[in-house]
Amino acid sequence: MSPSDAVSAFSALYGGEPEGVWAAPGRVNLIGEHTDYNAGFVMPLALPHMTVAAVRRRDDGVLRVHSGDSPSGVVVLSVESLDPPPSSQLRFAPFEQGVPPSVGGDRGGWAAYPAGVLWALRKAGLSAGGADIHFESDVPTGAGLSSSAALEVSTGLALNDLYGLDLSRPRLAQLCQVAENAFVGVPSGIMDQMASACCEAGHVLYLDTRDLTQRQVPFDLAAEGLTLLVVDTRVKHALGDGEYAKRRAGCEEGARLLGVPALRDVPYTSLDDALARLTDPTIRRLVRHVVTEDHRVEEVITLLDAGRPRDIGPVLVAGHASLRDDFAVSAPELDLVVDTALASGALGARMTGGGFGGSAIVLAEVSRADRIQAAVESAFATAGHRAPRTFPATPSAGARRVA
Ligand code: GAF
Repeated sequence: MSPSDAVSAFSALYGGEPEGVWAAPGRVNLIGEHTDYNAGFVMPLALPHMTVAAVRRRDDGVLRVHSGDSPSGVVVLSVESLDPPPSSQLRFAPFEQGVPPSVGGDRGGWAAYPAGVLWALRKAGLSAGGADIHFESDVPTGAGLSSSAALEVSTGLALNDLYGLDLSRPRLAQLCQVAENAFVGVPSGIMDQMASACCEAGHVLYLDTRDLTQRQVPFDLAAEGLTLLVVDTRVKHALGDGEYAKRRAGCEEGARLLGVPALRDVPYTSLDDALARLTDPTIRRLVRHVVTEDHRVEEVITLLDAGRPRDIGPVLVAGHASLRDDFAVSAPELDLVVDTALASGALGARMTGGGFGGSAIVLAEVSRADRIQAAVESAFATAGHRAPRTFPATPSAGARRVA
């Protein structure tokens, strides 16, 4: 992603120059899945893949957005009349397909993300106004790698800098989450926006999603002869089809039945007692996943702090089993990546992100990575699946101004 390409495209489209160019990355999550909307712990890292936004302010109350990825042309919106649809009409629309009523018609659902960010800033009482924005992105969409958060955070950071809003990174991430929840209608947690806004190169972000306290944890796998591969199954992941919302509602019901503010408040050591108090088998499984997953994050942070990255492998594998069997968000293609990678000598593997398709991660010795990748590709071909896309998850920088 080159800022100068975004500048050239901006000039060709709108005329003149942008005032600046901002970038925000996609992410993978090392461990801590479906814990963020339970006030729990997560450990994402930013990818080198990013969305770049070339932006110029406007003073006539108009927002124009255009994406190099979208055939829908320039979307023109009135800043004053940006309004989320009534909650009864929120469609929980996936990034690729959704056209929330407020953005409407055939203007392309992706525009709801930047429009929603401007709406959320203004709703918070901040004096952000119109803009011309051109986006370029190499974050794979529908791959569970947070292309939506990259779009939101690049927009939010640009408006923050241009309109002098002085938002902290966590506050910016929260407002981007507001945009996604209340404007676009996807009931996601805070992990993806925090990862895109706050990650640092060479580190994973150890984040408490309750109070957004965070620690940057050095994550130099190459120095240990290790690599973390991302395998994009190219099975479209969509949070918007209601299954994610169902899991979230089930977790909230579990917390209510157990009399705690959130499932994060169920201690791992009293999990059996808590489970014994739940009669609904689905809720019991959701609770078990969340409580054990928070515990796995603790195990991983302890191992990384002790300089034992190889030993996180079995914890990743246990996390996958829990997402597959208890939380029921895996997919046959994700299970095939994990099983094949482990059978070919990977140290650990699991699905990453929301699930229902998307990507898996594989922890491996560098010396075995090619063999594992070839085995996964061959297993996919044999099963008749589309060829997966594999690349290393180099821990990269979070959102920033690039020009
Ligand atoms: C998606 C959501 F957007 C995140 O908030 C998180 O819940 C994740 O799924 C699962 O851990 O990426």
